[in-house]
Amino acid sequence: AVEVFRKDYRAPDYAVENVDLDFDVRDRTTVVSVLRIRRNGQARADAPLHLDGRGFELLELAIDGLAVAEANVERDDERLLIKQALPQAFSLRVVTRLDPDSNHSLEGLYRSGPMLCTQCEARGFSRITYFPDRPDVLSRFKVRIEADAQRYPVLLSNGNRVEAGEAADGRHYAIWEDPFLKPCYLFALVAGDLGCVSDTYTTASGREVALQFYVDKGNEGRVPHALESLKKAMRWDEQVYGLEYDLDIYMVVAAREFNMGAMENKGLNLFNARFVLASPDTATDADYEGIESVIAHEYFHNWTGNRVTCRDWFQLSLKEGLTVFRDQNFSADLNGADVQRIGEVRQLRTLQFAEDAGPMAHPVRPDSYVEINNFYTATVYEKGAEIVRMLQTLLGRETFIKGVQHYLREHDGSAATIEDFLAAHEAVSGRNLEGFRRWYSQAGTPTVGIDDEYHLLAHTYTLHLEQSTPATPGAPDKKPVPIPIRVAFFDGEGQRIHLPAQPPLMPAPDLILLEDAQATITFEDVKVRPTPSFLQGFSAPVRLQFGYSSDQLVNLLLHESDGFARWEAVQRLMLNAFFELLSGPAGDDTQALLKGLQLLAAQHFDDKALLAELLRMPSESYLAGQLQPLDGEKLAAARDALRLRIAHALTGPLSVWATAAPEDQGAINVGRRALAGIASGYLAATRSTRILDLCRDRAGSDNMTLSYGALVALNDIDCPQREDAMAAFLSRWRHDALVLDKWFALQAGSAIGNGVERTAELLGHPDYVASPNRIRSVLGTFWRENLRAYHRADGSGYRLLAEQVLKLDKSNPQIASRLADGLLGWRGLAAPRDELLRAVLQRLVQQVASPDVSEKIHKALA
Ligand code: DPP
Ligand code: ZN
Repeated sequence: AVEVFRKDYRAPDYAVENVDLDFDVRDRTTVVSVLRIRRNGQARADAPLHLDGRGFELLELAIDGLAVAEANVERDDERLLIKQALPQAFSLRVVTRLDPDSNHSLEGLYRSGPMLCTQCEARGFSRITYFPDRPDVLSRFKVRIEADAQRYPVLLSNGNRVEAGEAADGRHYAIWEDPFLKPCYLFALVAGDLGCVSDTYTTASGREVALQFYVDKGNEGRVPHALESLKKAMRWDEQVYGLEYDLDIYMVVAAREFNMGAMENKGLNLFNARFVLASPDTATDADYEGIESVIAHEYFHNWTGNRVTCRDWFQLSLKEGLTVFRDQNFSADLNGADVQRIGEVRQLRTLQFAEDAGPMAHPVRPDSYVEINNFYTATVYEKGAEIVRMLQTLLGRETFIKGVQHYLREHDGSAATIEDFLAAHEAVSGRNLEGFRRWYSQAGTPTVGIDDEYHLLAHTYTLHLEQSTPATPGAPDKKPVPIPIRVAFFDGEGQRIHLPAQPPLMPAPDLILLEDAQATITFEDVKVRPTPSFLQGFSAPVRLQFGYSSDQLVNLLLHESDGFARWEAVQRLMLNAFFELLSGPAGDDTQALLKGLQLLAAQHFDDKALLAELLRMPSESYLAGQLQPLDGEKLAAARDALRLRIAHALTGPLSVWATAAPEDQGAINVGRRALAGIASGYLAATRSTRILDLCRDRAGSDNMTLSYGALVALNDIDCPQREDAMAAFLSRWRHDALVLDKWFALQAGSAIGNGVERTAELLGHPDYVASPNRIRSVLGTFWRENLRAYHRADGSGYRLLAEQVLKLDKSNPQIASRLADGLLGWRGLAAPRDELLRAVLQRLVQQVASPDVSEKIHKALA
């Protein structure tokens, strides 16, 4: 595989105006593709035709009805070049034969349970036929599908169904036409035996849209939540961005086997079933929220991604960062901004900050890649969304939305760049975003350091700010970026102190804009020493260093009105206590945390979901990013000690919260259940029989949030209640793949016993199947959230993961590559683990075949 560079981009020589596809589905599937091609204006008359293609059998290749002579063809594993003289416009006919049943990469056309389906982003279309597989080639698609009527009653593709009928030998067919121009990565096809749930939606301008959800038969009852979420998303996009849906039908198909979360194919979304199916007994409140957000995300792509797509894959964040930002806003509007924001920041810090600090660090708009599938990352998605959020902060919401609308108008029906997006915002706002562009071009997480000085006699208060960004692989020198820091000040009693704006450094009383490497702000006439609250709402994706005292943190925890800032204060208290317990007995920092939590517990809280977040301990994977060098066993032990301390200090209120666990769905109960789950987790650590019994009983609840919460609480405690509850859960849910995934994740994440051996046994469990969701449940949980086992000092955890990566490397490189993330950070590990993991990598690099895994391991060893 070769490295591709952004600077080498060239517009395509040939446009594909029309794509006519005919799928003849039998044991094998034969695809006849007829393309109407035209040479682009700027291309030379002798420009060869570049086609991508792999993994199929080629039966025919003809231009204007004449077979292309071998002598005029140059080909390798992934490409074919036609070098004969070509007219200005011509037709290309390609006939290929596919074997979807043996395609385990889950890219191109493959089988998932009772259906054949496609996944084409980023380059899956060229597993179906020869085609210029690049997003700046936009075409009109017409698709005919013919298959056995019994086995494949449902035949779907993009756009509108224009014809359907019987065919010979018990077969039938359907013809679909998509009136919109689209790149081939948005093509989709489904042939299957599926249940359907339908509804309608009337757009703001009064058009009726048919909504259809296709799921495994028997799962129809689990569709309503996804369907309601879709209607909410459609309404929200009309109300907030003025964007309406544009086809007469919108379809969502749920697949058992799917590498990603979901895929925004025009008019025909394909989803990982876990982001469609939900009922109170099988899905947790968190699953419900995940479905709402992914349904919205894919729907929002219809404008930001489909109507306007990306010129090349370096621009991926153009659609993904913007669309994540839009789905985040949607969820915040629906469910409350504070808890939503806390979840986003937790995710960003755990996944993206780690990526930015590791061997795969890359800018949000990368400069090069070997395998584009490796760049569907937290950086492109989540940091990309943070950049869009900062843009909104700088321009103001109203101007920002106008900028998005302007960008969509200017580029509708075409393939655009991040530069186009920024230019649209410059045009509507009159602002110069020159410095802001560096957020897209520079990898690494900036650090902002702040010192303050208060002069008692002069009544002045001064802030010294500085920023720096650490070197990342291949990019040692970093420039300052514009960092919006939302800020508030409080007195010692938690009353707000209002300090005036000081443009340009402080354009508003609640906003500092740090554009240079250093800056100083002095406030006059400040009567008492302020407690500053920096980075409210996490206004920029940076690490903020400020020497908060414990009193200041407790002050912010109790009195800040910004939910994120309260959470940030308690996170800092928890981290301080964690580090104290890591190196010795509890002392001042632990006391300060416990005191703060006790005061918090005494406060009145309407927002139970926020209270639950404030009480939640940082995850193992988050803590791992804080600890260099990393000793996973020590980390897990210190975290356990912290949990037990909190449990003892708060037993009274925790017991009250643990028992208040309503089963009714309603929004208000979501917070109560979250709180009950957190509280039982703490209390179980005390091993009180009462709480262990309660958890065992609750694990049998008909409400999955309560049931799963109880199992999580029991999961690290070696006791008969855990054994009973786990066994009962397994036998109750053995036949439900999505719920069974939860059981497997619990086993792989448990602190008890020998976690490496247990995880290896899980892979041979009679109920184990190697679906992407199951693999993630077991191996993803193992390496990310069971640090005690994964980082065992004998290296057995690393060897287990590497074996599985190697095995999947051959069948499903995308999933293998995701798992390989667990193997990359050897440099940050405490001895002897660093050398053990490096040795594992050195062996693995000789053995892997896929560019996906190989790119990552080479970068890790470089
Ligand atoms: N389907 C993935 C997403 O929506 C990739 N486009 O983010
Ligand atoms: Zn997306």
